[in-house]
Amino acid sequence: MTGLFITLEGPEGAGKSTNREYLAERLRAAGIEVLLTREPGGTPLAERIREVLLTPADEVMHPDAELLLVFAARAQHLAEVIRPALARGAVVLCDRFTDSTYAYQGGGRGLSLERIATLETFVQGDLRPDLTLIFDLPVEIGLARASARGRLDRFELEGRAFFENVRNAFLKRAEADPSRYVRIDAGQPLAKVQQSLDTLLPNLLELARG
Ligand code: T5A
Repeated sequence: MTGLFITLEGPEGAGKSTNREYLAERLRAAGIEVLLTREPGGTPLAERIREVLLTPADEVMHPDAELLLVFAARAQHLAEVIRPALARGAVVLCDRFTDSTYAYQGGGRGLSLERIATLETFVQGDLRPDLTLIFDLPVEIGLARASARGRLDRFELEGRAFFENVRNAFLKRAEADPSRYVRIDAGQPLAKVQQSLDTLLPNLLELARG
């Protein structure tokens, strides 16, 4: 039995965590096993790598070190959590995955997309999400939401140009493969965003039931 792998992507403060919970509740109410997880993180070791990635520090992290840490956390997460859940037929709802690597390390840091693709295949084999929801919103709205929560993490300290590049990278990926990506207008009030998710639900349930 093979489950369904759904990823939620988008820039800071787009509402991925909030709506991940909302979608999980809807799917569970329909009797579907849902595993909620996130990247970087999702296992004790991967959460320790997350701490390293997100905590501001005096020593500047080299972009290649950042890229390798992201994939190291992903390798652990896939082996310990994602692959076993998919093997037992669960729906995996993952807050960020490799599209974030293309957007932040590729779009934001300017690292080679070919190098990211090589690591993607090395770590994931042929596993790719079945569906990716891109929560898209203007950079200033997302950053305002993120900063309203208090202390900023190492990525959130980046400048506006970095986040414009991140947003554009997500949109470019979504445009290139409309069969896998759905763009959600996340700049709307939450009730409207959740109405958009409700319209996707019948299709998700059908996919989840195979
Ligand atoms: N990263 C990650 C990489 O660089 N490479 C990678 O490969 C991966 C996997 C992870 C960081 O790591 C980087 C990217 C990230 O910078 P994170 O905390 O997981 O960090 O990600 P963030 O995007 O920083 O998480 P946020 O919590 O900021 O964003 P969310 O989850 O999109 O937003 P959420 O749901 O927490 O909402 C933020 C606030 O907005 C409100 C919520 O109530 C909350 O207060 N909100 C709304 N308000 C008004 N209207 C709406 N529609 C709203 N939706 C949510």
